[in-house]
Amino acid sequence: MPRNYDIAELKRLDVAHHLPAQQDYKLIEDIGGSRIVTHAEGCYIHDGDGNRILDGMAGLWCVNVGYGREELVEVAAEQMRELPFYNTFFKTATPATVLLAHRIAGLTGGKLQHIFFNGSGSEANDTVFRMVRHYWKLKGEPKRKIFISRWNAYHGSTVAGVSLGGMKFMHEQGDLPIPGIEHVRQPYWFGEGFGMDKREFGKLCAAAIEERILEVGPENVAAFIGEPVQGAGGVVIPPEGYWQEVEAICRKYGILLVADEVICGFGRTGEWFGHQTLGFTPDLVPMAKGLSSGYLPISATAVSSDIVEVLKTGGDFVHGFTYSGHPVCAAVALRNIDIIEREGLVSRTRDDTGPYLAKALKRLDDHPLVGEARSIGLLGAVEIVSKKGTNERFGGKEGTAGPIVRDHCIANGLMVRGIRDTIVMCPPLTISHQQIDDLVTIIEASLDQATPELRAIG
Ligand code: PXG
Repeated sequence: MPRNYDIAELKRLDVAHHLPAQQDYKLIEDIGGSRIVTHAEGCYIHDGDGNRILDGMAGLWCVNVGYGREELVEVAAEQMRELPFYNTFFKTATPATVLLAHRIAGLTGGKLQHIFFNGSGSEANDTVFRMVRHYWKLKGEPKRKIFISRWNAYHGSTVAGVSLGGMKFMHEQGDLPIPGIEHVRQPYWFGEGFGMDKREFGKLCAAAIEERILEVGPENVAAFIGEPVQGAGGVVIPPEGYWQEVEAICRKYGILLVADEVICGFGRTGEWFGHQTLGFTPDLVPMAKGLSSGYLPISATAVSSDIVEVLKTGGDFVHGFTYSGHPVCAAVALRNIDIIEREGLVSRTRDDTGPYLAKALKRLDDHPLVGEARSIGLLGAVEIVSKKGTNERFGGKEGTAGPIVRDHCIANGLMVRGIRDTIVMCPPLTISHQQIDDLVTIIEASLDQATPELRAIG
């Protein structure tokens, strides 16, 4: 059971001292502090105001095995007693670190046999950034520095992460992106290809990558990076064939292909990794979140043997973090993978709960405010429109309806994110049919409740 917290005091201290992530500090002050989440079990979180909320976001796209896993607590305690920390810098490693690398390599398969550990998804992408440029230099092609990414991609919040990402509002803070990063259009059919044949639109988006490569010169391009399915961008599921085209373009010009699996990894899309679901083969795979189901911070960057062979010719790769391969995080990640395997959460997502969510979301197709409801595995999105049959938005601009409907959802006991006008969901992979029904029912009721307010906006 939770401890008996003084919630009012915690909220006061939150305003006085705590700067929360990606937040408007004035707003937090105005609302009297953050919602204090005190405890959780299974697919539910509880807050200090006594609300029990179905966690449609698995924390922050990460608690794949759900909350309250005693064995993860035990394995962390056991590892802390035996060895709470040791580093991987000085020709040293710990058992859990090495075993986790072996375990991940088994899941990524093929040539992705080498694992570099970091603490967060952002760091996993920073590792990609430095490693890829270093690789090309060692290979004798030092001009290959440019990364091609997509607008509205999310690759993290560090300098390289924000720069690789395609969030303009993030670039505006900190004078980013850093040089050498090119952004091209995203394969967001509902937002940007509406009315077009989906496959044709996908081809157009892939062609934009080739056009940019030719514009900047293939000899200057190091890598293309993309999330198999964009998460923070609004669960953008690319049209069929898109990734095959992208892969062919990368191969044609000898460009490395990076699949950012920070959200898609560890069963989310119905295979261990999103690139397996979508059918392409990357050269580097940053991953985080579901790797430990968020129980402890750890990320990994899987690297192909071809790249590692080149790195071996360069002496030290002078990159790494104090907590690279942290033994406690690694032990928890190992046990988390055990749980995912033992409970068949990947195939369950592919064959059972994923299709069940897709079917449940279909119910929303007839709702007057819903432009599209889409999902892949246990990643889903509902597009809110002002005029049925179009992709027009309330208030004539993006971002009016999303926050309103999201707030209704939360008040109705469902945690989801409202990204612009898209309600997105990413529940724990342990979610039941009943809970999926609850999730969709709450979204439906929240859309109904928001309707008068939104119609008034027009
Ligand atoms: N890549 C992807 C694809 C992500 O989704 C990161 C990298 C960075 O991971 P870290 O661990 O450094 O946060 C992410 C993280 C949102 C939201 O608004 C999404 C993320 C993080 C914070 C907020 O949906 N994804």
